[in-house]
Amino acid sequence: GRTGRFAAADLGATSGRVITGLVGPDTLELAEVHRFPNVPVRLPDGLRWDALALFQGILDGLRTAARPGPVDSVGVDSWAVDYGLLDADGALLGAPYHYRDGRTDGVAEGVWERAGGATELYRTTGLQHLPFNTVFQLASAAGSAQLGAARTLLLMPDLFTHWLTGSVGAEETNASTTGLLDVRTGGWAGGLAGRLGIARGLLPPLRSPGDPAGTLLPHVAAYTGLPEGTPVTAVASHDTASAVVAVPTTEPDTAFVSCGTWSLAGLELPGPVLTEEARAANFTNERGVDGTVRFLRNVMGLWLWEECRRTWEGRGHPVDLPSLLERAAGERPFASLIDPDAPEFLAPGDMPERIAEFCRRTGQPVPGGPAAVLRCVLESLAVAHRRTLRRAAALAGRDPRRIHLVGGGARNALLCQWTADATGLPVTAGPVEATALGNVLVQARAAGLVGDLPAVRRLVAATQPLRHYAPRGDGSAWDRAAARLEPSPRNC
Ligand code: LRH
Repeated sequence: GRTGRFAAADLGATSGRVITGLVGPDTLELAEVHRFPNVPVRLPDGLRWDALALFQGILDGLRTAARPGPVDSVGVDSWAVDYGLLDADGALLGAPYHYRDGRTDGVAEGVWERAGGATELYRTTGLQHLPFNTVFQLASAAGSAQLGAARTLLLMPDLFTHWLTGSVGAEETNASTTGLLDVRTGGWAGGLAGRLGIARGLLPPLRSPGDPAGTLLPHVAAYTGLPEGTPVTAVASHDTASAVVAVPTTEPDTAFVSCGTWSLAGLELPGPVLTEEARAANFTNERGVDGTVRFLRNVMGLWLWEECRRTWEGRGHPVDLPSLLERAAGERPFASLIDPDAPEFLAPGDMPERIAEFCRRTGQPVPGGPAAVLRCVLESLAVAHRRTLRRAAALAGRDPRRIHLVGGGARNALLCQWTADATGLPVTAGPVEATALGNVLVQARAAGLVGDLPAVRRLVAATQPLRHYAPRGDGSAWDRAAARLEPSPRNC
């Protein structure tokens, strides 16, 4: 069988990487060729992404990828919702905002009013309410000179694809996180955009995962050493959608947790669930590949821990995760639990103090030291995984018998084991690199090297290291823990 080599640019909230993937009938091998930091910058008017530094990181990564030889194609994925705006000349209008910037505070009400209510908005888009959905970011910019001058909105992966190729498009898995895509037709919700005063021309033509997205511009080819004419392929450019492609499920009704900065917990379904119950529980229907729906909820994930670590390290206290994990395993069980969905955890800042404040407010002991904080965060995430997955199953009328935990969190044995214990379901952990694998596999499929989604997942299951965690105990301790956390009606 034929083998292909593909380059995936995968941008996360704290770093970006270029990874190459070798794909053949029985082969799926990744190599990380370049990693670069993603450091948001606070300007007087808000928190921004350094889009130019990220693009330079992609270029340098592609240059390293080109050393052993050409690649069959390139694909870009990143976090959702954020975008750059281009003016009539195609120039970027300012650095893109970070979704954790506070400028969208309080804008939702106005959008709901113009859209005919939150229920109507959900019926149209099927999207969970997160204060930073693109639609709310645009509403917060209404009347600004920048938005007035904007002619094209490009989501982050589409922006980088544009800079690589000159082509303009909106990849649909990521477009489904904007709050402007019609969940039933899969097209832009033109009527809704109109009611919100969003110029129709701002939203580019849609592309599906696997569609061609142009070829490298001559100066990009020259810099990277990749041949002119190297194709760029639209992948499932929403990182979570790419991660779900690489969930090595072989059974129907599997639940997943894509666990990194966020824990995206839910089910893959053949169609959306648009009931009032699903809306009230704030579940989302985001697009996957091949017409699938990612029915899930955002759980504030390892961000809680990453932000603690950033706070401590900023004060000159280095954090050694492996030794803290060992100590966390020995801390007192269920000493303090937080609700990861509490809105005060969303913005960057002094996370240890916010966790302490949550514990004081709820009459629990304040975790004393990093190992206790880590235990608190991981147990709280396991409880949140349990309540979110059980809710997803009930809302969708499914009965999952297994959980696939993919992404960086799959490295965390405590989190995997506690998720199994809390849910009473076996957890298959891995692949850690689900997003990069999904990116590469969609390119390989477009090149005709792998078959349909089940075949893609069989290849992942056959080639990637996975760990299995059986649930321990009768779950009663977790029942009591879960009862201590009031179910929050909506995230953030
Ligand atoms: C995860 C993710 C998630 C979105 C958030 C903005 O990286 O893409 O699916 O909700 O970032």
